[in-house]
Amino acid sequence: MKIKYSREIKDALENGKPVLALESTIIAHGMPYPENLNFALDAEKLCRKSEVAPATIAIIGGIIHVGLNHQQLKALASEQSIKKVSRREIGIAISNKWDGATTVSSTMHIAQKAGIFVFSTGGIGGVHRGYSDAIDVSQDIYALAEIPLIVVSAGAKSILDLVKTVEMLESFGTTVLGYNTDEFPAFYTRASGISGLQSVTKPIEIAKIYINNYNAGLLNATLVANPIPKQHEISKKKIDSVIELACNLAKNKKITGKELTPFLLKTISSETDGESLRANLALAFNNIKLGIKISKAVKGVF
Ligand code: PSU
Ligand code: MN
Repeated sequence: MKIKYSREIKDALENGKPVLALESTIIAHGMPYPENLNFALDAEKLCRKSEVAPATIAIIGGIIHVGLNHQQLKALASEQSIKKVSRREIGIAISNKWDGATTVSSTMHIAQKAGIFVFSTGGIGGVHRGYSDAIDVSQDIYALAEIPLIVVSAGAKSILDLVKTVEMLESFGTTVLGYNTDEFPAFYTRASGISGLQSVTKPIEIAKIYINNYNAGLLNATLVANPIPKQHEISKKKIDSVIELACNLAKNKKITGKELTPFLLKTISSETDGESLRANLALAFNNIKLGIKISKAVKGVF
């Protein structure tokens, strides 16, 4: 697989320094401009301050890039033509020389090929509501079953059916760890009512479980569920009604397939006057902070 590495990432990988993978769909299709650009730049700054190399992943002109410069981040954040590229579209994106943002599933695939072990995102995709009428399960679920990477997320949004999402993670054999919790977090809120996760309290524990899985010949991901910090939570009642509205709007407008998640994210953000965006930013930074610690811990136990 041909990958263009930035000098910073190439140097870090060659010298065994910690690297943290970051996705680009959250930038291109998950947040509005210019907040998305500021987020991408601040996320990278946060990593560098802790001596971890930030590997933001995207496809530019059909070439897979690991590590982006300022101009490339700006284009991802601001240009309308950026495609959303999941794992099944990597070959199409390369053939057609697309400029594309990578989702959790494609970012995982590329990160693993690049020799990166840890990836921080916001929320994962999963089983959409109304599964019994129309099957919509994110490729993220399958990637988490098949790609050995540590993925840090704040759970998943209740634009999804969280009970079914958690069940499917179990069926496919993804290791799920709760960071200081035994409850699967619901992105904007810490609680979801779905408990029973293995709780961990230290990054080193996560690194060891991941490596023990790997040494046991298991190729599934280790998904770390990291709840949003308390002070940034949105009240469940408020967010539930906005999510309900967004899901109904999508249904009425017949929005399906890969357009659905970006549509729901945009509607929720505009309906909450940016409150959901602030929560999204807070939890994404929180996941990057934990990802930084885990990427250092992994280096220590290898
Ligand atoms: N959930 C979020 N924010 C996001 C996404 C999901 O709360 O930005 C993005 C991620 O890139 C994820 C993708 O991999 O949406 C899932 O899309 P789909 O539901 O079409 O599989
Ligand atoms: Mn889908």
